[in-house]
Amino acid sequence: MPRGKIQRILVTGSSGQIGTELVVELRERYGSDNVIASDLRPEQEGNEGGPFEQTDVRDAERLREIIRRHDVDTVVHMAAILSAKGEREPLLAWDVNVRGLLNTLELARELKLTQVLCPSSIAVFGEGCPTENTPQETVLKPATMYGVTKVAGELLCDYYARRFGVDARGLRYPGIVSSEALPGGGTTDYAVEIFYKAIEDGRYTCFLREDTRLPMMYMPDCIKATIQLMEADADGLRHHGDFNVASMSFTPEELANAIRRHLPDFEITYEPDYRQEIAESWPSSIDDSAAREEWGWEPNYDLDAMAADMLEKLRARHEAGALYK
Ligand code: NAD
Ligand code: AKB
Repeated sequence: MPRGKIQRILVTGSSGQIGTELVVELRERYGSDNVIASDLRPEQEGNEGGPFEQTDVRDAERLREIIRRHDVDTVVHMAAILSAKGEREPLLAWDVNVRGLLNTLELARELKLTQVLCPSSIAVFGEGCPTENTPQETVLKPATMYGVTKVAGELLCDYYARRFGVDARGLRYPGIVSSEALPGGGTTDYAVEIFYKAIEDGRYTCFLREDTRLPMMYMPDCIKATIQLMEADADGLRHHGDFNVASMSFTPEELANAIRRHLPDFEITYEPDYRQEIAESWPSSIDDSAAREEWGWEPNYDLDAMAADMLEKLRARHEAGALYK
């Protein structure tokens, strides 16, 4: 059993791209009844394998009530508004991302929770930082409201750790590619959509330019990194809410070529929109040596392994008439 002091976990934003798969894996490891899923959206079909609470993370009273009633000791805080949606609704992004995390950290302090894990993002980077192999410690001047909220989130995690001894942890995920739940309003979403369209139509119109290189990660590695950091010995951690994690970087053209190795007739065209500017403010690759040194991070998937697995899974669903779940 991998558990240490973690016994009962609340996952906020559990119906999202990452939460959907994380809840399944956490229930495997910790037991179905010990992982409470929660989201603003009502419970989704297929996610009924354990307790679910519909809630808004901006509502601290409701969060307190859920944490107490379920005897939760650890919160994995996935509820957020991502970059593209956040540029359309910046005040909503600030409110959900910062107030939601602050509520969670305050409850962790008040109720003496074991741990809070809140993901950060490569969106914390912006003007003035090196764009290749971006270091762990560098200038953080994001160009988006989403990035501003993620920098604030990292600082809040560090503050609650230093000031109140809350065990607050987080990783700067790159763009996540996955086969189970669709992404929810980010700039890296193209790297998921492209696979669905390749299977469905044999062609895709990409909203980023062909040479836009971004750091990316396949969902099995994202889940592995998240759980590895949750379960890492606190004594070995010098960082808290801001670990760079990397596995691969690619451009839309390189991703299209990886898909063509399986579907030679696949066609891609480019119509960059407002998300191009967001992507251009982010690094093309990041240095994750702190995560490797402090908690043994190592990814399993590269571009070709990810493309093969995505296409196999989506093709099987398409043939069964259930590409979109
Ligand atoms: P997502 O958009 O797919 O899911 C977020 C979930 O939060 C949604 O189900 C949504 O309904 C829920 N939510 C929104 N507002 C809420 C509120 N007020 N109260 C409760 N729930 C609310 O996002 P995701 O991709 O699963 O991301 C999870 C975390 O990982 C976020 O913190 C995100 O910033 C971070 N992250 C994701 C990626 C990625 O590529 N997916 C990359 C970097 C960081
Ligand atoms: C987004 O594109 O907003 C996310 C992220 C990199 O944080 N996928």
